[in-house]
Amino acid sequence: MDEKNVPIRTYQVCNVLEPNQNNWLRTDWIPRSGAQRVYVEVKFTLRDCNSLPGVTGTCKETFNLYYHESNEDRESYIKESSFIKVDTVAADESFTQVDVGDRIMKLNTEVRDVKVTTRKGFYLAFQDVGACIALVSVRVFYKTCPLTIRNLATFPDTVTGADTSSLVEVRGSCVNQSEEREEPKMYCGADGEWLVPIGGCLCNPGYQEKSGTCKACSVGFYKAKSSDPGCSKCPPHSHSVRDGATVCDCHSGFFRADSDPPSMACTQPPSAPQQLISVVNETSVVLEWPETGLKTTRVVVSELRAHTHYTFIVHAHNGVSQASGAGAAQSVSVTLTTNQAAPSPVSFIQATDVTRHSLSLAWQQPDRPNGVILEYEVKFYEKDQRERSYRIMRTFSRSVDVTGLNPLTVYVFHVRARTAAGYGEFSAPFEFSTNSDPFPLIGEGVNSAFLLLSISGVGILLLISAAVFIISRRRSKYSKTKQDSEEEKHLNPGVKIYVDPFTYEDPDQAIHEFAKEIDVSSIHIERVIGMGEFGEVCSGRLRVQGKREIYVAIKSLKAGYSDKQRRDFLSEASIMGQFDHPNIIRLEGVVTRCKPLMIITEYMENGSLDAFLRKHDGQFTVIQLVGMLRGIASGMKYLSDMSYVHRDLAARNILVNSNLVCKVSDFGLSRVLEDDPEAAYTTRIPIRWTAPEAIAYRKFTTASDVWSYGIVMWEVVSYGERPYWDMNNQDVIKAMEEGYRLPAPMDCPVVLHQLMLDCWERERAERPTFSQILNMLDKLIRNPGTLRRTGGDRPTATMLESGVGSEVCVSVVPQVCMPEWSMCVWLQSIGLERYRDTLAAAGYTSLDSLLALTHQ
Ligand code: ACK
Repeated sequence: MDEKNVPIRTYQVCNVLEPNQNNWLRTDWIPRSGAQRVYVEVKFTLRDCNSLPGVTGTCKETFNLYYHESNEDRESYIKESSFIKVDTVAADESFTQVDVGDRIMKLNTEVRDVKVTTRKGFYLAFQDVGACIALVSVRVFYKTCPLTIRNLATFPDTVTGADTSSLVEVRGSCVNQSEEREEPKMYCGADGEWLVPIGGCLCNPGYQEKSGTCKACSVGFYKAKSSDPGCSKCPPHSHSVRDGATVCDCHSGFFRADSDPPSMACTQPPSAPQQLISVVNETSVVLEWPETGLKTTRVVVSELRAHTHYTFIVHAHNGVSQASGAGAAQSVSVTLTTNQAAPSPVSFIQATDVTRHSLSLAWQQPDRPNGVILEYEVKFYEKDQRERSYRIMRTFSRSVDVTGLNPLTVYVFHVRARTAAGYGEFSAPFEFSTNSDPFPLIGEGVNSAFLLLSISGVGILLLISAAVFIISRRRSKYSKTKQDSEEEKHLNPGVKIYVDPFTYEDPDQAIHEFAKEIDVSSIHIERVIGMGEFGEVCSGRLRVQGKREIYVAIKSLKAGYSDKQRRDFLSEASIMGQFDHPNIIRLEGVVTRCKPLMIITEYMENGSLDAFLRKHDGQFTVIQLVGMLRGIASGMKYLSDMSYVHRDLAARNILVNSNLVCKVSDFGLSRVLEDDPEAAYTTRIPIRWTAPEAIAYRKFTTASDVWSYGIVMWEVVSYGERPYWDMNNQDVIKAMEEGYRLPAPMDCPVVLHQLMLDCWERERAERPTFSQILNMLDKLIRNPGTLRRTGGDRPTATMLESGVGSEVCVSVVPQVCMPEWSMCVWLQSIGLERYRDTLAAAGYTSLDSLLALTHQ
């Protein structure tokens, strides 16, 4: 009976008293019908051995599931050894009481899956080894990604792949009345879900999308190009009489020029402009005519000749003037005479014959005299006086002698010209200085003795001023050097500062300011390479016109995202787009105009640094490792110069390319913390990588990034080991507070471990800057000898001062790994060298002493 007391048939066995049971039950041949992985759902009940008295040792609580692939649908005898075991199946629930009548039946359901790819079908078998069991049902099935339409492409019902991780690439076919925009593709995942739709189709001209199909535009509507978003109403003075129009025909008497797009209204050629108004303003004419609906209706023609006759003709033209056969365009004309006008300003004034009380001025005629020049006017004043008091002189010629000036005084001069139409504007100011000489130095009447004296006087003056200049420069340099160093520290002149995209009210404005929009058709997605926080990460190729094709990584935002998720997703691109450095992952652009949204970055062949190092454990030289660390430090220096705090610097967020160049990536975490005040205390904070002050009170600074950098150093030198191994986060925080710091990884040069310890100074002001770290690493690379000394060569300190009442604990490790099979060599040989210090600190320094080590 089942739960509802309905009789059911079961296969039962209950030989619990006899040992060595081996009872088999086999299915008929099951055709696999194209499936590659089949699922077997078994429903059964099982008796708890404890409930059966006297069966200890013989009673079992499991059975085994087997399969055997075969092309023959009627194999009468199959050897036991031909079956392959799928799994041992145990019950989740077992029942203890066989009390037919009101017993509660506990039905177990277990599902197992198995790859079946080699034959046309298979047999399943159940092996009982001494359980009390009733097999109620067996359901065998496989999974498909169901037929679906995405981006106007049909994807057929598709059987999933053979492995639990395999993705089956499926090509879609465009629905009726549509054409390919980009090859439509999708991946069928092992669990029967479609993933990563790529490419798609567009409805043909004359058709638009409606619930996954393409429907013809109705009468009165049209669609010209497949890329147009939908059918549009016919523009004015046009119509369509049939469904599926790609263009609307013009009403009779209306036209469309060849260059007019189908979206433009049909038009008629214009009439001649009417009521032309002309206004003459000295030598300028303004022409104006009433609105005709076309372009502007006003022109200003300036710098005409004064008092001259001009004729202006205004033609009206539109795009259909030619098509309508109206011949020459309609026009209107006006004839008029320009007025007299004032002259343009004098452009240049020269001074000659300068003495202590006088000078001579000369100038050129204005470029546009606009008539006969009747007079020039010279205005001048002492420069110090400004225009508070000035003098005026008038002359008919283009020069004047100015007298009665004060010696050694700078004067400002302006000149203007006058015609019958009046004065023009004054020239720009020209400055000249009188000197101390009673006679002009150059020109007629120059006294040679004066000349000599004056030249030597000028020479001495020059010498004195040069000396004064040098002394003042020296002085100011001294104070400037001091000032510079202080100012540079605070202002970083000339260095770009990072702009937080969250300060923009409109996130789209930030993204378009810092990231290039990429047309989705220039991206070819090739493979899924991982899962990011917001969706899949794929690799592919990007071809931008005029540039060579490059490999890229494509992060996409999975469908069904919220506004906040969209903002967070795009913020990474807005941040990344502001950086340009060889050790910062380069943003190629974003796709925001169609879905899914994508962020395109350069492709880093070796993926993230932690996984890469784990894969190549022990395969690099110390110099290579330091080279990687140098790259990261250089990228971080760049970020800190831009005042950007990363907050999640860790080896998993460093990407490595095929040349082992390391680049800082993942600019996503910063906001997560700021937006949510509770977040610092949640699991989002990467405790092991984060400085104590950032954990305690969210003090994230470049100095906390330096702390994280120290952890990255440790990760690199230990080839991707997990910092603080399997300690839990609370213990890590406590250990940090107590002054514990990560010990040097195996074979770690002493200088590198010292640099790590410096990065982990409790006081953040004591930690080095990225600039100092970079200098230090450069020095190490230049002098590789300094990297030779490793922790094994001398006693190593693993405990540091721990605040008040601090204690420095230095472990006692043998000076060198001698004699052979010392503790040190032995630990090294079994890969547990990192416990050397701990053991040594506890007094275990020789293999003999180790023999006395107890379990406690
Ligand atoms: O460790 P991985 O191979 O490197 O797996 C992760 C995954 O995507 C999810 O983040 C990889 N990944 C991210 N960005 C890139 C990139 N620009 N180039 C190559 N792989 C990338 C990362």
